Amino acid sequence: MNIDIIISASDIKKEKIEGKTVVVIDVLRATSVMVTALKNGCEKVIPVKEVDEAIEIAKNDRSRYILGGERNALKIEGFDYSNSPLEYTKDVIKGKTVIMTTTNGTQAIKNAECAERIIIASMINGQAVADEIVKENKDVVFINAGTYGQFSMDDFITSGYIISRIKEKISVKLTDIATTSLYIYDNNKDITSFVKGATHYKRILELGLEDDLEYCLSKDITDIVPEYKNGIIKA
Ligand code: 3SL
Ligand code: MG
Repeated sequence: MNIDIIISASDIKKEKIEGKTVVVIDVLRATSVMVTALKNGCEKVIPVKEVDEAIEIAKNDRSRYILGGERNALKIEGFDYSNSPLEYTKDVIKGKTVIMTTTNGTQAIKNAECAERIIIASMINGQAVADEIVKENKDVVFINAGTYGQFSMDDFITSGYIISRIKEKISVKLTDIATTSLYIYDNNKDITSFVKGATHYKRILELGLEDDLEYCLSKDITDIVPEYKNGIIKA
């Protein structure tokens, strides 16, 4: 199995992912929110690029739709929740549809639409995603959402973690960048100490959201493997 990594939502090239399986990661925090919402019983997540688009869909039925996401890491005006996974609890999410727009994570998913299969991953479902990739046994491209079009350490080490779990079970051929992500994970088992250096970690910390950071960087809280298909993410 060949494994490659794309380092940001802005670096996605059609020829690299067309017809392939991709694993989209925005560990801080969009894909952690999606996995959490689905784990807690939300029916589906609809990722959209623009705030207006999200509001337009929600207007159809405000009792069924929840508006979630962020701009500049903050809750968007008129939205129900921000992009903190800890807000998406069972009591508020069960049976609902979350319409989500975020700066990097939802953009990465939408930019990857030409892939054959789009899996949503985070640290909290890393092992389950690895197991799914092993089961499928096809070439895979990890898409790191990155931050504002730039490489992001947090998404990179999460890729390394999932690759390490895949490699335990199957023989893999890694590109140089995939090898580097594995090296980073293997040499930084205390993930938080490594991710502390990331620009976006500092931004979330500055907002007083330490609990979000701790939660998003926790391994294997759930075994759900959400997939994006026809505009919708389901577990
Ligand atoms: O960029 C994104 O998609 C978000 O995950 C960023 S934030 O962590 O919610 O600020
Ligand atoms: Mg991020």
